[in-house]
Amino acid sequence: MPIIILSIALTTIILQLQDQLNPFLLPALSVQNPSCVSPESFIVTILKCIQVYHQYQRIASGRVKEVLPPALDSSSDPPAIFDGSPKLYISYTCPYAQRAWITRNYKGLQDKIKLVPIDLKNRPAWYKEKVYPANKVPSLEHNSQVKGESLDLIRYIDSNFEGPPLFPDDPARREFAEELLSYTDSFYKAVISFFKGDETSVAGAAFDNIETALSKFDDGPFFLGQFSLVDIAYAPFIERFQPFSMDVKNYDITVGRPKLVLWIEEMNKIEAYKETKHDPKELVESYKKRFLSAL
Ligand SMILES: N[C@@H](CCC(=O)N[C@@H](CS)C(=O)NCC(=O)O)C(=O)O
Repeated sequence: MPIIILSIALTTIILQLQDQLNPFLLPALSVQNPSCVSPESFIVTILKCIQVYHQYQRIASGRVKEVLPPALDSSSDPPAIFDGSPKLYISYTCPYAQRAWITRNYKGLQDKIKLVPIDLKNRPAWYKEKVYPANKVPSLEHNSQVKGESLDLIRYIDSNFEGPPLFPDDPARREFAEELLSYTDSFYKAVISFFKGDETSVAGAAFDNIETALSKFDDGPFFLGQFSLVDIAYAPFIERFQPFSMDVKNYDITVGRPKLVLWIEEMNKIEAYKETKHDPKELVESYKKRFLSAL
């Protein structure tokens, strides 16, 4: 009896999705009329069809959008730590973690490196005790070791996993990449000091440096021409700085900076980055709490 009900329910769904499913349904059933088959084999066949359809979708769209797991908090059990499967511990709101997350996505490692999001406000004790004593995100569990520090991690993921390379071979570009990666901290400090009340000129000079850097290689809109770890290092911060500057400081970071405008536009076309982006309103609110209350 339940099998018949299930069969009717599935038939209804199938009829509604008929147009999309027909190319898969009919050959798989090998009959023109689904009512000729037994309910059991009908269900098995339908499930097979749905699976085939999903595979088709996966191929057609490059990859089905990843379903993000919920963040683990103090009441959550740990994942299977050191079970041999690489894990990237992140927080969905942390820009440093976002760097490692974008790198993992861009290299197509969604099935190789499992995301383990942590609720930083209500952190599980096992994270510090068993995973990463520094108790920060991001961290990466790989080959029975846990590594941290976002700029080190993005290089590590790039060098130790498959996928498109994100660091150039060309010596001039490598040297410039090193320079820009070292500049991330000073850039951050200059902009944050402006948010905390310093002159606009401090941040203005920092954004001018970004504009100049984006002008160095003209074979693409990114820092090194082509997309690289340098773009990944800056993107999570510019994603936060732009709406906060606009909303709270009434300062548009893109005015008079056409390279930066183009860079933001091109970054927003990269799926690996888009999947990690946060609602700008929430980012502004969280920055308001951090920087305006400190005044
Ligand atoms: N330098 C570190 C900074 C990481 C960091 O500060 N992460 C923050 C979240 S955005 C964190 O885990 N904070 C927790 C804490 O400091 O206790 C990196 O680049 O990975």
